[in-house]
Amino acid sequence: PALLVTSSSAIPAEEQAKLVETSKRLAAYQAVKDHLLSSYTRIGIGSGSTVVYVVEAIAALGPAATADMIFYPTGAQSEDLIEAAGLRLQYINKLPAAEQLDVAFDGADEVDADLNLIKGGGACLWQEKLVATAAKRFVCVADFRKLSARLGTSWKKGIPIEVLPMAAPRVLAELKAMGSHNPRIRPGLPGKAGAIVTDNGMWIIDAPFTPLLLPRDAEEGGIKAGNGDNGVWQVDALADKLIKIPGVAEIGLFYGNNGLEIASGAQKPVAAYF
Ligand code: ABF
Repeated sequence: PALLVTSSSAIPAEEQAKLVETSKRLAAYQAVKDHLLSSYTRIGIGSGSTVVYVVEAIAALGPAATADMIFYPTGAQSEDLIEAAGLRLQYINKLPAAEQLDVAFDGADEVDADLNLIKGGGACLWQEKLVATAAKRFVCVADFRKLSARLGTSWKKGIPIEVLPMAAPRVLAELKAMGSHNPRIRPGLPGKAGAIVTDNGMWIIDAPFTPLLLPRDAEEGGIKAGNGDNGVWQVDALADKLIKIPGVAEIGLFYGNNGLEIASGAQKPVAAYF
């Protein structure tokens, strides 16, 4: 089997860190080159450290190129990024409901071969999904470490799930019943007691599952349908079950080639750059 080498003790750690940053920057500049058309006027900007290079690449186009563009953030960090780059900022609730963003760029914690994503390591997943599903095209930008054959192999912290605090105990019990290994409420930032509180006043539960099967795996090699038997799930079956648990506001699983699920049911191409 192909071996995805994402780190090697043979190379000093600080040199590996430079490789990762270069990988992020290369991916970001290529993604902007390929997917930010000069005719676009509405662009979603995600969260995290990789999307910093996306904004850098956009700003590098110069003020004339971005004069007619409005940028929609996915949280406080994203908002600061847009403003610091001198780009025009607007909030997704101001986008007329009948309209869509031309494109949205965002990072991910892990990406599988079908471009399904785990997102939410930065606790901004709700607004990230709101912006992503408001876009005609969602472009994921991530460094080489994020690509996995199965979600859950490199990102071991679990699927981030945004929950109503009052529902947390029952959501934890349901996740355990579904086969999650030691789901837990994400603690606050260092020095802060209690659970982390998201921009939407919710908590985050991180729920590890056995590395998730691609939707098409069920037909290959006789693997069971991945509907939770012995805790083994396909990505889409798990997403459909998680979102229905009472008290769950949003989940950090984004569909890839299945297209992002939106009210209109439109399939949305997802491109990923590593
Ligand atoms: C956001 O930023 C989150 O969905 C994801 O957890 C995180 C990725 O951060 P980085 O690009 O720094 O790895 O996209």
